[in-house]
Amino acid sequence: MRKGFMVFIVLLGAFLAIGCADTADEGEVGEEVTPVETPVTPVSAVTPQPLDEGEIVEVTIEDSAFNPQSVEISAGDTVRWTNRDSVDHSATGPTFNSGIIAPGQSFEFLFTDAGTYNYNCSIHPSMEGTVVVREE
Ligand SMILES: [Cu+2]
Repeated sequence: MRKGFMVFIVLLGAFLAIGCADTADEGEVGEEVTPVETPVTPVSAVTPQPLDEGEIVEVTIEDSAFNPQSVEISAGDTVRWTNRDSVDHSATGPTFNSGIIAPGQSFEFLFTDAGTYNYNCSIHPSMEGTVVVREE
């Protein structure tokens, strides 16, 4: 009877020791789970979208003049020239050339680089305009 009780105590002690050992193992497993936070990084790879947010800035050609004569935009914006005159015009600059813009027609150009772009009409060189592109 007494000997059986001692065996019980020993077994109980062994059981508790195993229990503690299991707890320690769970702790280690928990540490292994932490690196799962890293897969968050691929989400930031969706960033290259700013070009879609560019605005379209209107320039009207009328009475043989660009109106407004000077526009200030951000890199990634588009300028759209629309000819409201009854004669052909163009918007010809250092990095863009509309060719002939017939009456009622328009021409668009997307400016990606900051800088000051002076342009004129290739048919009427005295018609001058400026596009100032700021860094985005
Ligand atoms: Cu012109």
